[in-house]
Amino acid sequence: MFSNHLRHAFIALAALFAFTAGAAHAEKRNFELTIDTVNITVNPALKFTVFAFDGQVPGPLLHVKEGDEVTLKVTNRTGLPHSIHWHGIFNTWQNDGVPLVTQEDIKPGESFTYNFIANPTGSLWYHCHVNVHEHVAYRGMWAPLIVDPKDPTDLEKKVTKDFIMMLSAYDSEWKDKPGFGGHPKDVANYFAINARTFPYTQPLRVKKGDFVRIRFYGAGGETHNIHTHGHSFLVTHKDGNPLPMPYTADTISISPGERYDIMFEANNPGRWAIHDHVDHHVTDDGKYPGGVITVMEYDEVQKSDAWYAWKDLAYDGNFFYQDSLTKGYGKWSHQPFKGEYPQRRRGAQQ
Ligand SMILES: [Cu+2]
Repeated sequence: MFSNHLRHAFIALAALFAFTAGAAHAEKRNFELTIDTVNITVNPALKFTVFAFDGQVPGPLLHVKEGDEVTLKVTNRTGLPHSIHWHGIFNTWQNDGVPLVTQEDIKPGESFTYNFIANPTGSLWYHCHVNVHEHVAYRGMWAPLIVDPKDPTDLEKKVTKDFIMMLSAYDSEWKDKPGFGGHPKDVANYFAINARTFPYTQPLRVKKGDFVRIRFYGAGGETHNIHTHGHSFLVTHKDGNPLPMPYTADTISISPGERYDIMFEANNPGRWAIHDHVDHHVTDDGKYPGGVITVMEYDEVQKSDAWYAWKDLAYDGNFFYQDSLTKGYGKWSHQPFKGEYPQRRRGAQQ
């Protein structure tokens, strides 16, 4: 009799443990997001009207773990319809965010709630799927969704600095004409990392011995060929998937929609350019230098040369989401990515 009680207690305890352990691998993550019309500063010469997730471009980082049950309620506060496609997530089709295929578009003033299990893993992203030739190409409707694997690869375990670079291009013709733009004959004249052009981008700061990961995203409509000076790298992931045989390169082509993760050891102190090798992608409206250029600055190297473009830079240590990525799971915004909300005209409807 007594031992039966003990046995039951043991079974109950074991069941409770199994339940708690299971729950630890499948957290529920609830998020809310707005879509707002704001003006972002791609550079001082180019203010662009965008439809921005939580009013920022790129949008807030969503960081979750493999298997998490994600719920996200999005509210459209712009004057045009939108949706959210979870690029890389496979379940379920009703949450895939494609108007006329999986749902009605989300009309101005309306909300929609998406539910999905975070799987597969890696550098995924989310973006609008309405009028993508305008909303994704020019209106900033994209952001990273990072799904950490339960079992990281040996290379992933070595990473000490993690950076996200989302690449896009702009035809300034459409900067203040929301609802228009994205014609095949458009000629892009500005090219950006995380929606800013050089020198209004930021450096990647590392120290000797860091193991660096950069996650590249082809967020816009152009193909970018990124070259790292002073370092070759391992291409470790394609579209979030760990490659069975990472390969060495010093230039990598990132086409629209693609993601590549690269990794390398910071073993060559200096100031090293990282830039797009499509030559006109390092110009702003035809003037060099601009566009897709950044610098890897080692802590060991002084930055005070009078001619150095960034000797007096006001440093933003989260420009590549490097801070947000260390904060654990959640939705992480970044104030400098926020646009300006248009001033309401006196007497205009609120
Ligand atoms: Cu949209």
